[in-house]
Amino acid sequence: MNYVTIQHEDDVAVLTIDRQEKLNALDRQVVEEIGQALLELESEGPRAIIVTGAGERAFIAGADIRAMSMMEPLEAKRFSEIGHAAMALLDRSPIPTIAAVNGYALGGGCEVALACDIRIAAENATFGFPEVGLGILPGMGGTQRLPRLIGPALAKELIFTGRRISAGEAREIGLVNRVVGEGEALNAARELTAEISANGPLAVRHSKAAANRSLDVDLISGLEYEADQFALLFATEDAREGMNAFGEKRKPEFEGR
Ligand code: CO8
Repeated sequence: MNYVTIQHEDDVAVLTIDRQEKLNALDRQVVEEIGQALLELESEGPRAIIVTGAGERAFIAGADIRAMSMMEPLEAKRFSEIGHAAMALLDRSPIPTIAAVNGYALGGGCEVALACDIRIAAENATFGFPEVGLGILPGMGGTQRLPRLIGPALAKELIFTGRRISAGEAREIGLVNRVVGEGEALNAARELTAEISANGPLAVRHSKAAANRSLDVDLISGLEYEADQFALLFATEDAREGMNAFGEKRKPEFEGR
């Protein structure tokens, strides 16, 4: 892979998009490499995945505009679909995913962050959907995930205006979970993954699946799914260990079984 690196830090993987001379802009190769890296990580099974951009200027400054300017409609559709498939590997991955946003997160960059479970932004991060200003639209899940996350009215305002917003504003509208100092997003994400990793890995995975289900189905069906996932965990050694450790007043040691 030329533009994506994976660094393993204990049981956490850091996926870095590294095309700094173009502010980490996404052309087809970069998107395919993200997908390939996520597929590899899914089989390796780290406890969490952090997604970030190389350098301090940009998380990802969007899809590569020059490459898109030469696309015919069918190529554009394929590009969008490849993007959707890569984002589904983040969104639907059983592993928790955290975006450490360290600069511009525009268009497709914002869409990568949206496909993660949790977003942490450095105070110099800038968010926005400039697509309509280019005569196109957010085609990597933005029109679908943004309204689900921040509600349709604010999502439409951001998409229709293309206005850029600061990390602080993004926090206010629930686009990011928290804002940290410049240069601190990756460390803050690491701290969060340490908190997550202390818990039962199967419990975290099934919680993610259940929370994701809430976005797709009605409440009754979602609750049925939750009850099934709850029951499934009672067949694991981790659940025995977690509940026994409470009784024995000690820290649990989870094996992910
Ligand atoms: N595409 C291609 N090249 C880019 C992009 C981009 N999105 N962003 C930056 N670059 C390049 C610049 O062209 C420049 O290259 P060069 O030195 O060869 O001219 C280099 O990166 C550095 O950028 P700037 O000189 O422009 O840096 P500035 O600090 O002056 O400006 C900005 C930074 C504000 C981020 C500016 O670069 C900018 O506005 N970039 C474009 C942002 C944008 O509009 N993003 C949305 C793109 S559309 C999109 O994302 C659609 C997604 C849906 C489809 C996805 C399907 C998979």
